Amino acid sequence: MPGYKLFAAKGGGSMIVEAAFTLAGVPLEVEYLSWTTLGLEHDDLKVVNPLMQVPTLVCPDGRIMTESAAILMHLADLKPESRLFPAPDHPRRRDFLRFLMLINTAIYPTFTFGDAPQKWLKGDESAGKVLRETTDDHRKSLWRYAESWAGEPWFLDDTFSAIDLYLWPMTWWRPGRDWFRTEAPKIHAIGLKVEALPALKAVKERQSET
Ligand SMILES: N[C@@H](CCC(=O)N[C@@H](CS)C(=O)NCC(=O)O)C(=O)O
Repeated sequence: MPGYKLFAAKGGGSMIVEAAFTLAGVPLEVEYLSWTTLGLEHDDLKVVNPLMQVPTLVCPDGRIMTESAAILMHLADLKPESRLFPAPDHPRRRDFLRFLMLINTAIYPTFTFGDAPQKWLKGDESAGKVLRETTDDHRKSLWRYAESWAGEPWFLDDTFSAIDLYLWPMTWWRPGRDWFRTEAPKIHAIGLKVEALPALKAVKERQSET
């Protein structure tokens, strides 16, 4: 009986899905692709996800899911007891919904456009440099805004949620941990706390295996 299979890349957003499946106790086969051209353009991935992005999840019925937040919603449906989403009557449920969306629809795309600016600007290198800078700056403003809504010890105060999982890899990405430490210290602390969860030790170790 086939299970779930994830196309992933080490250190990428696929870590969020790996972590969520682990915490929910749902078995997951992971295939890591490299970040080079022939990595995310690998035929196996191209066939199932023409967007050529990770995470890409192949479900037991053979159907595909992309979009990390949608995958987490599916997992929350499958395993409500995993508590990745706060209960509907949780006092910070609305903040959870807002920031899950903000991270996915505003912050994540700054990487889509800023990571490979030449793709969007037809190779114009100087415009590409500007796009990289402006998307990096915009991301900093968005993180400062998120910081102003962040709780302690988790984003939703005492309630651990899927948002905390996003903060683990995302605090490693630009502008990086040193920036978060001084400019968004609550988010930085959450990233470190998730990284130190004993239940996620294997996920963490897999990201640095060669
Ligand atoms: N909306 C997607 C974004 C996924 C995404 O941008 N993944 C990055 C890796 S962290 C990627 O595959 N980038 C390559 C590309 O966009 O070409 C999600 O939430 O899953």
